[in-house]
Amino acid sequence: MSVETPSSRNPSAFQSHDPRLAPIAAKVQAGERLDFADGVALYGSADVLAVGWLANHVRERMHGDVTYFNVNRHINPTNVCVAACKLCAFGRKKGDSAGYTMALEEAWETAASGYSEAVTEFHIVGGLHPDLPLEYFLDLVKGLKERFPKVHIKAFTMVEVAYLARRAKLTIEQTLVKLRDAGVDSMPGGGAEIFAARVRSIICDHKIDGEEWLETARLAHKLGFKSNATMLYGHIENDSDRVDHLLKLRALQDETGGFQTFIPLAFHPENTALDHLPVTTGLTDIRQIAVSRLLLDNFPHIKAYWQMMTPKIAQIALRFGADDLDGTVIEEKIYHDAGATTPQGMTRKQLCRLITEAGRVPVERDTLYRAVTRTEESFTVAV
Ligand code: V47
Repeated sequence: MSVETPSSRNPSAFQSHDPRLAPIAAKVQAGERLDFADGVALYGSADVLAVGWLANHVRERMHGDVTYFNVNRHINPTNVCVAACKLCAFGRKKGDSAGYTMALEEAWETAASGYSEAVTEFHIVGGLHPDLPLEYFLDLVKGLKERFPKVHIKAFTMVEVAYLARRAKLTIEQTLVKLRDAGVDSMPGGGAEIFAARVRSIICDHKIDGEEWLETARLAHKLGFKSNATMLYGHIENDSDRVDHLLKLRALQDETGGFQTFIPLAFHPENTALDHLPVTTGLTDIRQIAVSRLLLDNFPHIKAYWQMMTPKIAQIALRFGADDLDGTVIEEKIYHDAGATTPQGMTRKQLCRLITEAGRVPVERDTLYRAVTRTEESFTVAV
């Protein structure tokens, strides 16, 4: 079902009671790039519906009604982590009774469970384990490729890559080449958090800094990897920090073109060292999607990650700038350890219902946004 929304398709129909939005709307409608001050104004505007209207206008200009989802499975091989980030409820110190590390066989079995929906992507992220060598991760990926040759492996954040390189005493490039040779196809967007040093030093002191994250992404893109990018919001950052983060990503994208999708991640405080902070509201989440779509004019896709936003808010986000919901996921640990109450996974049917009822057209994609055609337990990808 496709619902025509004439007001959103007609750029001249823009209206707002916030005079600061008028020049921004003119730029958006002319396809001109927004600047730092525009970003701050979009975050500060009380007229969230007008901000959303503009983002929806851009989203429909780029994708029409098409809304992407994929059939994926998350695998978190270990939660043991040398970092002790205040933002995180997932990581455990070595020796902690709640720590776990999957033996390779166990990781491969985890990959196979839930495979009945013919998964097209394994999404693999985990802790910075002090003892697991690079070879463990290379063998993990090789074993997955042997067992599931058609499945795309999106694995290891820039933070994990930088840590593995340091431990293996290799350069980032050498490490990336080894990961690529083992079978890593692309990289997820995590670990970016927020680049502003003042905030980053408080919420994730032990991670690589913003410049190193960007440099690792730059090197990955130069080697031909596609990757995503995230931003963690709703903690102690301010609007300028958010704009700064988005514009740094936009600048790198101008240079490399390697980013596919931007995923804003709302901070979940439960069980973290920042559990005194409130959870984000629906309006903050929706606005974040909209501002991301408007500032990241060179990012093809904006993802409303339903696991993090809840299916209900993610569905609304499809009319505020998002064109992707992510996937079936099957088993999620990072947000659920931090208090998320969303389901662990969704079926294709459930995702399609969310999309269709938002008046959009669901398109199952693979990780590289090629349409997937299915027959029962197998799939083919349009090339
Ligand atoms: O880097 C950790 C975030 C990220 C919390 O690329 C938290 O397609 C909220 O990157 N509250 C990992 N967020 C997940 C991730 C991701 C997820 C979905 C899709 C993709 C993709 C990437 O999760 C971490 C961090 O930013 N995170 N703890 C928390 N308490």
